[in-house]
Amino acid sequence: TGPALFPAARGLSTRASQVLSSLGINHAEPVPGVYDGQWRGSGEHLVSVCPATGEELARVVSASPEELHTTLDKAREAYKSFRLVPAPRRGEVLRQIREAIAAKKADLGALVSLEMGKIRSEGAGEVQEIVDILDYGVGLSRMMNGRVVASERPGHSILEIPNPLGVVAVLSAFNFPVAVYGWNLALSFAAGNATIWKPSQTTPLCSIALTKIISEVLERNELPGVLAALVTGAKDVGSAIVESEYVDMVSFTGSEAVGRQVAKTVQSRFGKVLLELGGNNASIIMPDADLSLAVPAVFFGAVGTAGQRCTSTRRLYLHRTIAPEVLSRLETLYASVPPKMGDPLLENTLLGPLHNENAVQIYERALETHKAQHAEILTSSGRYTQLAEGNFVLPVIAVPKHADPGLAGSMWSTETFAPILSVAVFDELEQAIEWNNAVPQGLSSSLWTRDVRHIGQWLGPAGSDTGIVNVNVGTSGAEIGAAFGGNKSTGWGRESGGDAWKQYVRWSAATINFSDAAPLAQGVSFAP
Ligand code: UN1
Repeated sequence: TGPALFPAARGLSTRASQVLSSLGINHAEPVPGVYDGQWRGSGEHLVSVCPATGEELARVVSASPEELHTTLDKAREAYKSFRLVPAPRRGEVLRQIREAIAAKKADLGALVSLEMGKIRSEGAGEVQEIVDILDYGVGLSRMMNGRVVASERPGHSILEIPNPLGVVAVLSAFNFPVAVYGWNLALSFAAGNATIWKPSQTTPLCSIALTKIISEVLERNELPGVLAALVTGAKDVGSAIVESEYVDMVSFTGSEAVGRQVAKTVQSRFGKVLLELGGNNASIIMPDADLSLAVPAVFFGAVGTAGQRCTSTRRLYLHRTIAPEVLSRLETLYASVPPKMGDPLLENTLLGPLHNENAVQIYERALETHKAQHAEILTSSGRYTQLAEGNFVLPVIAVPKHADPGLAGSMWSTETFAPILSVAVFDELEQAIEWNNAVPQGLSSSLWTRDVRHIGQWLGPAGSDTGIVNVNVGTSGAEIGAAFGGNKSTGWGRESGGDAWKQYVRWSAATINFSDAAPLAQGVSFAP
């Protein structure tokens, strides 16, 4: 075992203490984890643990079944008045929320690092992402346009009107404990809904800190706090939300296995569901690519966030002519990582820990399978024992024996939420596109080339089948402006920008007769 990250720390380190108190969280006592206009909590205790040090950051008292029920009741009631508030006024409140969050960017970003484990710059980047989507929500509040459709009948008009939907529940994952809620809240709030958040049970403090900031703005504007409600909890709280008839739409981010259950349950009660499930994203590098751009992008995509983004690069397809060069450059970059592993809050750290022990086991099992299937491992691998505490693992490049993702039992087709990059060599772009599309997931993909014909092929009907299809940009790190989401087993959901907002409203198609006659459509006559 090596040196502890914080050798002198007993109890909570001073730094963690400062971050928590600057965000109004008193970690000395169990922290209420339910907000429905008031802070409460009498359910099970959740323990928030820092993945880098193993220190307990705080205990959170989650929602009891009664508290969840009351919150849902109140949300329904609050929605009934909130839906009458004009959208631009709702946007003005979003603007204030945006300002309040931006003012706390440094502390919130540090809390993301402390509780999730991503490095400082990425923690701050995640807070920037919620600021960006709130900006977007402000603009959207004046642009949620319906349309006027030409009617075939004289003196008639057809309108398509977006109306508020009701109660939207957001079930989010540990890896983006702030931004993904932001994507949903900004659109849902602009659309006139009440939003209930059930965050990952391992990142409750991020959700509490954020909800505190938002609730102060709501209270200042004399709006019910329950419009941005929080119910922390374990699986049972999530299930109760998913089953509740009070919830009009469930936006779920997480595993395919849980997503399948969520989808079935919500659909069986005819609710709306928005899914953001697994990603198994590939980068393809062509011979004419600018390697000085492609290689660092693959490095960030595969190693950044310790491979714990849905959009992380997990597969790399290299054209035969440049494969040795790319691999040698990547190996050099990977070899530079270990000295820069450690405390996510230090300025020079490149790689933080995996989120928890479970994630380490997933990493280790994937490595074992790779080895059992005779993959060549090009880098050091395994748990990083130089750091005694925390869940640190070495980032890995593996070259599986077989390149075809369609093979049964192949490591290519599963999403491993860890920094393991699998590599294969191809001769023709068609082959690489086929491999890109041969996995069950369909979130993100990226092609590196300067040839406009390759780009046309990649973006067209016979190109990549993922929701995010990049060119000379890595698989991860999307901006908020376009719709974010994936196809196939990723669940077909779209969040954030683009037309994603259209899911957070109920559409009314209204035919209006301004004339003195009442003709039927399609020329039907029904004269008595
Ligand atoms: C996720 O991994 O769940 O595109 C979200 C990205 C980020 C969002 C990732 N903007 O990598």
